Amino acid sequence: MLNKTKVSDPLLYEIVGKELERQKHNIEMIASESTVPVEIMELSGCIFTNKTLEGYPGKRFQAGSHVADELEILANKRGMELYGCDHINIQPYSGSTANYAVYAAILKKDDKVMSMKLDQGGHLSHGSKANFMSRFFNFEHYAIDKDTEQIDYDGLEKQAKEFRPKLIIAGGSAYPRLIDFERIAKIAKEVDAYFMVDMAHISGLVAAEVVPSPVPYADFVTSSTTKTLGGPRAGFVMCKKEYADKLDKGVFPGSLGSMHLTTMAAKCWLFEYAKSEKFRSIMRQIPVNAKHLAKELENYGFRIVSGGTDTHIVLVDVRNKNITGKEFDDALDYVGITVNKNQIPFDPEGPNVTSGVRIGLTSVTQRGLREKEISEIASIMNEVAENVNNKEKLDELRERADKLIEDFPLYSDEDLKEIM
Ligand code: DSN
Repeated sequence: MLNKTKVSDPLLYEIVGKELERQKHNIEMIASESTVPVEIMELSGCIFTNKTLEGYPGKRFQAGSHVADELEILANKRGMELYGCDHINIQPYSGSTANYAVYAAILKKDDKVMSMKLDQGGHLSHGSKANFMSRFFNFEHYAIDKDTEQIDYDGLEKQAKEFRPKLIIAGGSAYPRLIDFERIAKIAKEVDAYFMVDMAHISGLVAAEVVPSPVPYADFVTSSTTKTLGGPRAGFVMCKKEYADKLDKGVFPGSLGSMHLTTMAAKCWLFEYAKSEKFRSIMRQIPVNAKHLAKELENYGFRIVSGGTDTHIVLVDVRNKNITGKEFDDALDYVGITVNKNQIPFDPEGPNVTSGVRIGLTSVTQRGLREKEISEIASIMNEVAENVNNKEKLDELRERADKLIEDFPLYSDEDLKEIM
């Protein structure tokens, strides 16, 4: 794939090669990451990159669109079949821009929105003060219950009745449990609000019917394609039939410009691949691996936020080990296990230090790791936590981690020839 770059820009080729080596030897456990099929990389760089296009099939602003029309129509059809939705728009560049498109479709300046708090599992684009959307809309955040560390649905209902939002958002990036979409949809209906689910993290699990789908309940469902779905760096959004026009206008011209036809091609391939038994069996294994890791870490004395997981995410409170999330994240990175420091609910630490780490099981499951290997990872993690400042011990653990992942190649030799 990079034969020409190898000659024209050896320095850049070397940097890409170094990243390949890093990924080969690392145990990647960042919850928003996945190891994508090579076709995703091929299509993400395909000839459609030369084409600029705005609008929708049959209503384009640039000529020469008939082939791209075929692509968008096919990708839409495959996406709608996969999720059983009334309408899909696959032009968003990411999960965040899919969210912005929904805001553009239905909200006016200063409208009220309710979403989960970022430091309790929500997402930046759901109205965090740090995100520019908070300057345009009036966001209030619902909380999770202090004891269960799961959404406080009664509290959400009470708050919605008082606040009367125009939109309620469910979903986030560090919430490991199932969300009761039906219940929130009912609350939204009662207060005459739209209901949007950001299913970015779980969209692969939803596609494989491993976790319940929000599609029957939500007016709008947004997603990125990079997480459990394991696709290109892009997004998409679905809605009920009655909002199709509004949504399409919210995407273009409401919030985005010309579409990225390359990642659209990759999404088209992905939506078909996600119907295969190969994909579905990987998705089934992900929560099995996640539950196993949670149990093992608990046995080593870590506290698992919310007491477990139903998805690919394990959120771990590391305070029992007398370390911070940052210290654990740094030490794990040193030994070749990549996670991210993450605030836990009601965290006394800020986002740069944190009391926890978020661990994702998608990539390792795609590489073929099962319970036996997950036990070894838990054991290494525990020793790392107990030796964050012991370089000699960490070097030993690094060898153990490398030996473990060696048997589960990132890509086959044949694929590697295509990649580089
Ligand atoms: N939202 C960020 C995450 O979940 O890691 C990036 O996708």
